[in-house]
Amino acid sequence: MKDASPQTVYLKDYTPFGFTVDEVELTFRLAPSATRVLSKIRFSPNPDAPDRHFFLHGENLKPVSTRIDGAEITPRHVEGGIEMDAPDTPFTFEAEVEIDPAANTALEGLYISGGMYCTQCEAEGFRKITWYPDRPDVMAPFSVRIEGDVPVMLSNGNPGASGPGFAEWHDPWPKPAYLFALVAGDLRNHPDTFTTMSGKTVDLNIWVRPGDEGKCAFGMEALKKSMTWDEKVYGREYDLDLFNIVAVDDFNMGAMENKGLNIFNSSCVLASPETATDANFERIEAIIAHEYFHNWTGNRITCRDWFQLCLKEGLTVFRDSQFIADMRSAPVKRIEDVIALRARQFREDNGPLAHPVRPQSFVEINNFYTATVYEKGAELIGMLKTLVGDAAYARALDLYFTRHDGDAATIEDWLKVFEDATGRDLSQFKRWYDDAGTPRLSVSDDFGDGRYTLTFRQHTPPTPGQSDKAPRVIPIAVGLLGPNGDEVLPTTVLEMTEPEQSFTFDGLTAKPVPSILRGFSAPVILDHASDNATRAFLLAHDTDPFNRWQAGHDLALDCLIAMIRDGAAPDAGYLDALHRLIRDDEQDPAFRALALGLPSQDELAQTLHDHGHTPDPQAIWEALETLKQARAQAFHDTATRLYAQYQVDAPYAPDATQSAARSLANAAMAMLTRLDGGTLAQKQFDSADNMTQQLSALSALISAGRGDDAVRRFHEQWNHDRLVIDKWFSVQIANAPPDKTAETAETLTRHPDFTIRNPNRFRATLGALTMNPAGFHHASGKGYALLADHLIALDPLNPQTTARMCTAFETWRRYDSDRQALIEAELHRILATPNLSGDTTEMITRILG
Ligand code: 0A1
Ligand code: ZN
Repeated sequence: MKDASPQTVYLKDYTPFGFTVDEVELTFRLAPSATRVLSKIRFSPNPDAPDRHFFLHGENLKPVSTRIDGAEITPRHVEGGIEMDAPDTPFTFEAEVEIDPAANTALEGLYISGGMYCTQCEAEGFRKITWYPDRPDVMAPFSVRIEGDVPVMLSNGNPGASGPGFAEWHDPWPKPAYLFALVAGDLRNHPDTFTTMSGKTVDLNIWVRPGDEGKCAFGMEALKKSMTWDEKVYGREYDLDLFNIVAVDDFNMGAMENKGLNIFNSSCVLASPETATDANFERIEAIIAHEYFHNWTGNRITCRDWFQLCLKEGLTVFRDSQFIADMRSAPVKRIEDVIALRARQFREDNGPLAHPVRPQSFVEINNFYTATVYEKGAELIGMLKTLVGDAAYARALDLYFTRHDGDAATIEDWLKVFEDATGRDLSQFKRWYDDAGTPRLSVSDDFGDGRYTLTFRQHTPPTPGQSDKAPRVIPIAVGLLGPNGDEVLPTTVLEMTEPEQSFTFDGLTAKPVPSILRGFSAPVILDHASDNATRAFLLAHDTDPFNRWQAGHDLALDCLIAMIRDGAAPDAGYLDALHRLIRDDEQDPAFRALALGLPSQDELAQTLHDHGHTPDPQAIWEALETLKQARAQAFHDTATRLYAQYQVDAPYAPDATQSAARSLANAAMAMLTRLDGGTLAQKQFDSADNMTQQLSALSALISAGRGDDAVRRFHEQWNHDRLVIDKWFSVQIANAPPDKTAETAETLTRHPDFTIRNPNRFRATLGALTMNPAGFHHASGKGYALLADHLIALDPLNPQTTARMCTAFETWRRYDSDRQALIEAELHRILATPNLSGDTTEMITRILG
């Protein structure tokens, strides 16, 4: 039985398990509705544990038999598993259970996706496969035998014997159960090999459903590049004879780093130029790298308990960002990462779901795979690297890998290697792991007698359960520019440790213009009163690409806030500065495309809220429309030229250079569509030979209200391709006007291709609704009701995806009382649903506060 009333688990209550596992042998007799799992597990008493309580997790298991040292026993069935008396010498536990993969719609444990058996065991899915101490600090080598009438049967590690109807696998590396995986089905592979730095040959495969073989080449190249990069940059070599990746269509998350057998949501690995956009290709490259990098940061060194999740996730996200920065453009990657961090993590950190990077307690661990653990976790690694320097970072990582290889480690272990490698005291830095909330950093300055002083104040607002926050150590990278635009102080890292702190710079001939928080050196909200002229100056002259982009972003933000709040017209200074930048062909096209981006509706809502105003989603949308129209008019000639100039003639390649050209040309096309009613976009749609061009034209046409024909043709062209049809769903909802968004989404939920059983399709539809803020928050409340209806329908099938999507409501207290009342009613309606899952109950309860 699953827990009737899920309990809160506390970090402070951690104790080691009473037994170690020396060896695990599993046999699977596959059958869709009645798979038999036979386990044989060697346990020994754990001398480091305080007691010998022999409890094994288990959920939804039909017991067949249980034995200790060959003798049949009857375990006591308790909440969440079984317990029994165990010998105080080494013993063998054997069990046989029956499970029902065909009925497993939650996609945790062993389930069936498109006729293929597959597993998802992180975080606590293994307990749905058999009785086991399903906790990350219990590590063991696994041997697996799979029996079934299935062409391909895979598990972790290296292959053993196989023949008609069976396959054996052995994974020599001790691992926790969450890294176990099994896949079986009619699969085709895209094979390759890789020679490691010590000369070992590793077989590589990407396994897909028949028909998808043509979409594997890019993922395979990304894998080989990741393997090379991890050897070069971190000295990490792969450690098995085989590395398998499998694409599955039904998957709750992006992908999973199971040892030697990574399982991917097909949307995160399959790509061809015709079916995937430039953004899809970049994401796939990052996720392949992420899962591969987990082999060392996650698998060889794992987490002692789930509170330490950021130990593997923060570090691995940091590593995949470094990889993409090296493969593509470092400044572009940094800007993209910060946009995503602010959109997802700042939003989380400033609402009812705020939690520390390392939480102190949780109810359902699945609810903590968050932007805070992942993306803020990665920012903490970046700050550490900035504080100690590149050479010391490399020393600390070497020490981490040698000292903790084979361990289930903690954040204390992680910080200790930095302390030991550098001699620094990191106790203040540790607050970043323990305290939730985004620090506000305000700045004032002073100049006299050649001396320039910057004074910073830091303050972190209260978050749920944490009212007072002590000051943190904040690395603030600054540079100073002279009045003529020359840099008079190159990037220097100031280390702020006090609530208020001043830093002085001598020997200046004139008051400089500061460039503060270069490269976004800390995840804080910088409050720096500045004028448009200074921002335009930084946009033109700053040597730090991130802060140049930030200056343009701040100009746009101020302009939009004035339009929304005061009914101001679009600011001429902003339009001028942006125009100067985009028509300058000396400037990197990728940077110009990024500079043409605008603050999101959500960022505008949060900014208004932070300044004491109640955001009106409709007014925000209208201001953005007005500004986009004004830009289109002001930049018409430039947009026409850029569109022509940045067409790519070479054969399609999803590389940084081509994708930058396409994104600039497509930004120009979006502007021109506002003036020509869609003629150019229609032409592009008709002639597109890749998905980036086709989808951007389709979005532009839908936004212009001219998309009906293209929408119909797109569906006809792609109805055989599940991943492209996901795009077809979301593009219509994302580009619908606010008063039509809920209606569009609702109509699509009645389309024969819609299903709530596939998480990708659910996200493409209901997720797209929540990501169109003016539509979702339309005063009618229809968006809220539609989402709530579908969350209620999905919860009994798939609690994990339901709970994640509840975050759409996390910003509800920002809005006016009518909208708050509408949302609150929907939250209570969801909460009142009989048998609501623990996952969703926890999320709704926290959101209600
Ligand atoms: N560890 C994976 C993410 C992941 C987490 C949970 C899952 O199911 C509950 C699935 C995947 C990663 O970081 O890529
Ligand atoms: Zn990860």
